[in-house]
Amino acid sequence: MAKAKKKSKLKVVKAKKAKKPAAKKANGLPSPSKKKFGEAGLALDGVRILDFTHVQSGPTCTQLLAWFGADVIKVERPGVGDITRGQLIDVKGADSLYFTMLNHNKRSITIDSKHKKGKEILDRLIKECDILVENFAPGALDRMGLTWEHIHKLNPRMIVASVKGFGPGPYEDCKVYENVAQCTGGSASTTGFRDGPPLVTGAQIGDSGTGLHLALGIVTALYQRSRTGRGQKVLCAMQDGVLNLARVKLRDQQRLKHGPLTEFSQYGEGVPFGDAVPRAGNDSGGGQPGRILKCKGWENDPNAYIYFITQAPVWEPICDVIGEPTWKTDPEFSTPKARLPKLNAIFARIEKWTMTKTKFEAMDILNKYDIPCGPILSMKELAEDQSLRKTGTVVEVDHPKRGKYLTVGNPIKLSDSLSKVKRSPLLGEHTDEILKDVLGYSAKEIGDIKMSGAITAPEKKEKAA
Ligand code: CAO
Repeated sequence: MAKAKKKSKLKVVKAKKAKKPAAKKANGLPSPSKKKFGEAGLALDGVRILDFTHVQSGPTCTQLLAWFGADVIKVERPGVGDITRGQLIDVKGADSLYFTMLNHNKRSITIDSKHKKGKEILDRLIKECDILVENFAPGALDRMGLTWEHIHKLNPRMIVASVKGFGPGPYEDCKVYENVAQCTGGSASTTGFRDGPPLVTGAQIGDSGTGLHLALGIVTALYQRSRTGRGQKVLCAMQDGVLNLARVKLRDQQRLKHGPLTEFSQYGEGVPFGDAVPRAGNDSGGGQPGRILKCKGWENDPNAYIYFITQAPVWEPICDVIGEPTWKTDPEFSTPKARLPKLNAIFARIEKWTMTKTKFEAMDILNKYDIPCGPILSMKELAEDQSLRKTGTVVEVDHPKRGKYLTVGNPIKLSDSLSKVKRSPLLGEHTDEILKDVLGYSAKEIGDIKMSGAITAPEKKEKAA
């Protein structure tokens, strides 16, 4: 009996020993790199992207993927390029900041996608790339002949990622820009003040927000491809992206059925709620009431304000800081529930205090007590912020035609894939290089392609010929 017990124990030990390394091997992972973090290449090294994006939503996505190491080949129309190259021009003869700030770390090739030879080049590129990203108007890619069926047949591993204004439904054929998406995705109807019109936000949640969503869809599809071996379609509709970012408002829409939204100022003001979520001004959208309050100098500085949150756990220090210590125990103020109908009066009192401090002085004082708050920072202040420069969130880039300019670097920091921001490409800057190195065309063939007009602007065809 004792012997048998010993035997089974041995068996268990053996099984345990054998299982661990086997499970690791099953994941197909190599052994952990011995290189220092940040020296083992970039996360998306070896991934090649055929980038058919333009304006903002698509370029945001491919710029992120380029920062993570993908080789992004931006296809542009000969002589014209991405329309933003020439929009909101500040330096004559140079690509606009609109373009440069959305197209870092990419290569540019000009191809007329409707030209016979251009189509042939694109087909070869499809075979050499892992991902095609586009944000043309609905149907435009198909009209170029680049249908999913065509692409999938040429390269079954290719992931085809698209931004469109709307998903399938009554508006699927519509063209969409940023503010249209903000309006149709529920952001505008819930932004602004109750007595004013709907407002669009400064943050580009329709374009850049959807580009971010698309980037996640792409890397997820890449991960799945490593198991299935095949590509798939990835679609992000701007309306869906905005609604996803405005999901707390859909939450509130459903709460309305059960009574007024007590954290909204209008509750305390006795203004009845309608049947849709109203605009809430600067009221906090979460469970902790907050407001934008004036600070010292507000009369002359449009950004001398601070966002102040009356977080319940720090209510007592708030009372001490603003000079209302009796509010700590007064049942009219001591509980979050009791405070909700009086938010206007409470914030008016807090503002009396914030107006005696600059936004930075207030921030310093409040932070000592862990009171959540944030100064309203202007773009000038952000551009000059040295800590953002240090982290690479704000970067100075040199450009051959426009000189030095500031941009927002990669906001997503990976400890083993360190992004370096490289200037955006000039129109067609890498055409020859891509034809030769990626597609293997000979010098003679490249000369013939130039003569064909497939990669040259119409007015330059004669010269090239
Ligand atoms: N060679 C030849 N033709 C090219 C080309 C190339 N390299 N690149 C683009 N084109 C053509 C397209 O094929 C299309 O031609 P057809 O209409 O004849 O098929 C034409 O250029 C215009 O493309 P488009 O319709 O996408 O561009 P637009 O300026 O008219 O519309 C936009 C712009 C943004 C409204 C539209 O692309 C769109 O709705 N995109 C989806 C949503 C989106 O991403 N919006 C965000 C934009 S950022 O605010």
